[in-house]
Amino acid sequence: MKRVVIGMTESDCHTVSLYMFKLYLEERGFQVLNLGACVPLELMFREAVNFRADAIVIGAQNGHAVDDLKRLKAIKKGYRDSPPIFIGGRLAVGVQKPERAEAIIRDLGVDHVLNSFEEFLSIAAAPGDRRRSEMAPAAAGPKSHPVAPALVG
Ligand code: B12
Repeated sequence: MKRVVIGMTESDCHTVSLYMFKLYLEERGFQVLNLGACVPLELMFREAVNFRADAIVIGAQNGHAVDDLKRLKAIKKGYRDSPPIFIGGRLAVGVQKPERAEAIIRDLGVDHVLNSFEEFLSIAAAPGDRRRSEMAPAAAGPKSHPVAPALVG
């Protein structure tokens, strides 16, 4: 896993932690496309296709991730072999229990909820994920895209 698209949820204007995450990954050899604040999910997926991303990492700070991710499952369905979706940051508002938000967010289609930047590295280095990018079909070139849009009739 080497190419990563990152962006904040659609309602979220915070950018500092996302920028820090970008620098953190680049220092460790990742290629990162940072889409910045307030990124609609559709745009995130479209850019992941163009960038040939191995992962999409969503940042959340304002506490409204659950609302922002409501369409995630439906959007994922429009793509063949979506890359893993990660999320990190403050997932809930104030007194709400973060574990509760975490469970809902997983249910909405997020594959990994991150508690730290380091956690992303340990998942990215896992053999299953490495194999995944190597398994891209050879016919489409040296590195074909794992998130090709589905042929929906
Ligand atoms: C700066 C700031 C702003 C700036 C943002 C400017 C910018 N361009 O980024 C401005 C003034 C615009 C702003 C606006 C708002 N903010 Co604000 N903001 C902050 C503040 C002070 C700092 C956030 C920050 O950048 N921290 C620096 C990062 C590096 O540190 P961190 O947040 O601790 O992040 C760490 C971890 O959470 C984690 N992490 C964070 N993101 C990610 C992502 C990934 C992928 C991973 C792996 C880890 C990770 O790693 C980081 C490093 O350890 C915090 C309060 C605070 N002191 O933290 C509030 C805060 C985040 N804001 C808050 C709120 C509510 C808002 C507003 C909704 C306020 C309003 N009513 O208008 C709006 C947001 C509107 C919107 N559409 O999103 C709340 C969120 C509440 C919640 N989630 O429970 C906070 C916590 C303030 C508070 N205590 O109430 N904000």
